[in-house]
Amino acid sequence: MYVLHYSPSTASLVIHWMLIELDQPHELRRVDLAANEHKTAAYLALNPSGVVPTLVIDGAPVCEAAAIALHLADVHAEANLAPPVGTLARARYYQWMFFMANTLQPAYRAWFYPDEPAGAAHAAHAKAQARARIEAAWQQVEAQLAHGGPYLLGEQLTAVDFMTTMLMRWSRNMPTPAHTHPRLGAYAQRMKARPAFREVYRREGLTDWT
Ligand SMILES: N[C@@H](CCC(=O)N[C@@H](CS)C(=O)NCC(=O)O)C(=O)O
Repeated sequence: MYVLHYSPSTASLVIHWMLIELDQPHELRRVDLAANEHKTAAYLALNPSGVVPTLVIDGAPVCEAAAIALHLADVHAEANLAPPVGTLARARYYQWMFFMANTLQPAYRAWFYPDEPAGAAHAAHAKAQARARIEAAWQQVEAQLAHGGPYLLGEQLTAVDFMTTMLMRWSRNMPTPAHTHPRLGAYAQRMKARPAFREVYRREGLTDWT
């Protein structure tokens, strides 16, 4: 049984979306970030970083959105959201998931929490740097889509596409949103047309970037 600790419109969206896509029964526990519920002792016992998401799997908590997404794709292999282990396609799958988690996510973190890199006094500078890193990263993803598509790794829809779409969404109010790149724009439309995307939006009460 899955229990997802989530907050609407955050990094938990990719997991919530995948659970719906995979048709997996799950219980939702909303974490009120504004009330600092993610910093309580009870939540920190599940997720020592004090962030969402946490997916509790048969009583055991697992953290880090990208790791959870990779795991769900492996466990529910019938959905074919992960290339076979040991193949070149699998290497590229790891490559892009790590790119999302190691390059884009930290840059977004600096954009949304600009005090963190070097304190409040340097927030504007941190934000400008984060913006440049995010925009450069999306240019790389746009170039990757030029190699084929319709998905990031080509013909196969994978867990990386769910992660990528969520991260594209995070740029929607930035000066240059990711979807303004032509291939990324078409890709986002393709992913947003999936019934599970509409359903996760409905369940989280989201209305923007439709
Ligand atoms: N690396 C973590 C990052 C998660 C993360 O930064 N979550 C944000 C929401 S998008 C959060 O919980 N923020 C609350 C806080 O840091 O106080 C993951 O991928 O799970």
